[in-house]
Amino acid sequence: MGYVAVKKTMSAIPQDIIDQENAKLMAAHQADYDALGVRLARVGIDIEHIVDRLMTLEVGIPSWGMVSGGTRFARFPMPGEPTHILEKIEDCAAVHQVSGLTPRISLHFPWDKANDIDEVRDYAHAHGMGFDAVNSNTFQDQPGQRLSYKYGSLTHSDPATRAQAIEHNLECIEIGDRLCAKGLTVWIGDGSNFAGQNEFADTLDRYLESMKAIYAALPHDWRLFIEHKLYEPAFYATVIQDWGTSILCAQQLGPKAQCLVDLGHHAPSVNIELIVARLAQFGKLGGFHFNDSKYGDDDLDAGSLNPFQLFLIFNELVYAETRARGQFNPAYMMDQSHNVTDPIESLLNSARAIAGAYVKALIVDRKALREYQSSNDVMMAHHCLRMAYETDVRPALAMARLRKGGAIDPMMTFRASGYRAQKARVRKSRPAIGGGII
Ligand code: AOS
Ligand code: ZN
Ligand code: ZN
Repeated sequence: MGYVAVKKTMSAIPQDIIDQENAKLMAAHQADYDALGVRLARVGIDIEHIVDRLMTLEVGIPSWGMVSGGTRFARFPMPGEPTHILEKIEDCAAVHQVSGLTPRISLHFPWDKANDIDEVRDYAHAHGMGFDAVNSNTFQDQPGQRLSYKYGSLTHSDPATRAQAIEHNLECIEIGDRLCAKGLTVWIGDGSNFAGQNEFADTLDRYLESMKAIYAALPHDWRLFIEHKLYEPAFYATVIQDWGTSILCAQQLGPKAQCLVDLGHHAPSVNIELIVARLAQFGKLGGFHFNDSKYGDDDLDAGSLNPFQLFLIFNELVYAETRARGQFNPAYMMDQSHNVTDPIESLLNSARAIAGAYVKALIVDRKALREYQSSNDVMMAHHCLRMAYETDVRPALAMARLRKGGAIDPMMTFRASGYRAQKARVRKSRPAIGGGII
């Protein structure tokens, strides 16, 4: 979504480096691709069709994930990380160049506020990049801000504080419109830390009233993504705590309002693929913040801990796409915090996992699956999914990247480019003070 096809005039990584690295791997890649093609053909799947489908997959990357993240305890910046929005864009472009999967950046305001928005847009376009949904931020106070969000923003008991939070969201829409973005993601930290702190029904009433004002300001072709989260920073009760409240609000607000599923925003044992299926069935699955987690909102690399869960989510998405017959368009975005790895490498790691999960979902034998389901052959139905999941689809991913001008091996190519070391020489280092949770 929000992508404007543009002619790229600048490259983050010189294309000849990518080509050289590809040349070294080409013979082995072609042999692996041919072998996978033969294997898939045996079960009636045309590998070319799969690669074509994969080449349509696009995932947005978070501007806030381009710098070293942090925990509530500390942030450990790395040499060469971006220091302003244009440098973040350049790093995003580097990810897209080698992965071929991430043509849009999701900005976060006011973190990404720039004096010259046109310059930001033009710089991104020159790198062949567009913009995904913009994100508002009313979970923090900003320097010079008139009213505090300590006790809430869109749901605050004080109408003036709510008005300020609404105004910020309207400004995000305005900036996003100039960037040709097509969506606004609203995540609020509002809620309570103590029983009795506020009334559940009243805060939700106020949320809906505020969101109606934001909804009314959306351009006709925009979507409003409601991002739910179980807890944090409110540890007793969060206003938009789960997909149930999210879909109720989306239904109240209207067709442009949809639910956004951040994979880390659920209790550890929650069946997220089931939530995905439910939202899709009722036309309210707006999009994703992909990441992975073990305990809470860990924001680890997508698929790094639970690749099977990611596959099962894509299995639902592929099925929902079939059911929807062309009206199914969730916005795929990542939301990760890279605390101990190079953000570019983590995003490449995630891009590979996401593309892999999609391809594995595409090669599920759906006809056979349906027959096993109809005849209650539980084991064979499960086996059907496992066979797809256990297939080594890496050659198909590599071919899709290659055909988009990317790398057969993105991680090794990125390393070989010396990109980060070069940036460490020319970019100013940021001070490593304070916590840095994102
Ligand atoms: C917060 O937990 C959410 O995941 C939001 O998407 C948030 O805007 C983002 O993580 C940046 O902090
Ligand atoms: Zn998120
Ligand atoms: Zn989160």
